[in-house]
Amino acid sequence: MSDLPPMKATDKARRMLSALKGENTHETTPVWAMRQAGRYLPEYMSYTAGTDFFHNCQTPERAAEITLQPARLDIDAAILFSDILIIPQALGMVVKMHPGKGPQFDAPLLEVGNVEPLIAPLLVKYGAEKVAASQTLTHDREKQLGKDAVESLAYTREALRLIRQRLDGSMPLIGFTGAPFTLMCYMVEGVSKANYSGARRWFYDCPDVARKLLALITNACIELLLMQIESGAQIIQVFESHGGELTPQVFEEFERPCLELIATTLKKLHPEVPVTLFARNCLHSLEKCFASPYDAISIDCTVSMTDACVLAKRYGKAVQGNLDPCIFYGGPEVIKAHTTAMLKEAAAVLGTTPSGAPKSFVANLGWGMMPSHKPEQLQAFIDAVHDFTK
Ligand code: 1CP
Repeated sequence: MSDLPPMKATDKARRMLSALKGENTHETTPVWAMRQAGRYLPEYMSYTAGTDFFHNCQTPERAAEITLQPARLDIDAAILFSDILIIPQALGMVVKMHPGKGPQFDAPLLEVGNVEPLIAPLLVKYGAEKVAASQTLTHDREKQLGKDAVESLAYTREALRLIRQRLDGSMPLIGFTGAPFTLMCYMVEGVSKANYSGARRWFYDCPDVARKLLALITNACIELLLMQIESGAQIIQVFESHGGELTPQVFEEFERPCLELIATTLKKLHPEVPVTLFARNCLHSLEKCFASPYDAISIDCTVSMTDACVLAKRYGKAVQGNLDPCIFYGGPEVIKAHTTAMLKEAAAVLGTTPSGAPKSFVANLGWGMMPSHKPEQLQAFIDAVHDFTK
């Protein structure tokens, strides 16, 4: 990693890390957008036309090119172009991305309690001991199979190195994973679903199997994130996109321990790397998220900014979020008004840096960019964030 370019000393290069780490030495509020590399960008559409989605993730040169496309919009962080579904792939599942239809698994787990189709090949490949160890919620790099399993994702290493070289320290690079329950949803159902009841019933029907599956996924997530950090990722985000489907009890009993193990393991090995949790629709457990070992909580648009900032202050955490992506359809004036209001609301609770930026705050959307968005709309949001302290 030492041969990668160091971060420049400019405010732009440092503002995101300054906010996430609570240093608050930055002059301008950092901003980026989830799914900032994607279908709303004409250059993404032309570059990926006729190509397979996962081929682009797996080809470092192509992943690097796509990752850097949104840089022309003056974002303050790049996020690796990849997908959360590479973890199920590392565990041996076949997933394709169908344009317009989303992800499709060849052989989803489907049957309640049926993890055999997943486990059997792993036993052959890695041995019974490693597989058994990986099904308990602990992390041991040598005894568990996460490290071996994510070796098939080694293309990630080269992509991150290329991106860091090309960024040349101008802004930080974010690595990511899906959260264990969010990944379990896709692994069980095999496609995007409305409420993932097919996965959620496992918590009642076969809780022990659910626990084992989540432990296995957690181990793979940890090893992928370690691989990302060790190859140049400077910030990590965990996407809990479907955590809102869980009851507070199930979240507490099954998922929170997994999320905690991910953050504590990363913090132990790489304390300098901030770890963010995107807790979408997780109002049921918002305080628990802020009390967890994550450095920042990324909130969706259903969360009151004031409430989130009060919790962030209480637990010494940073907040990321949460402009409604639909506000983009209102035009530049509307985008500016809502963005300014959001920053003022955050600043009123969190306080400000000497230049007036809300402390420990990263501006983002409440969810991802949508294919019908226009780059100019994201640009208007970014400009409104940056102009706040001018
Ligand atoms: O700029 C970036 O953010 C690019 C990297 C990235 C990330 C962080 C992509 C590329 N996907 C993701 C995360 C991701 N993937 C999540 C978590 C964030 C969220 O909630 O949106 C999820 C749930 C997925 C799974 C996924 N990938 C779906 C299903 C979504 C659902 O509602 O069930 C789909 C359709 C994708 C495809 C995908 N991933 C990324 C892009 C640009 C696309 C569109 C693919 C295309 O058509 O080219």
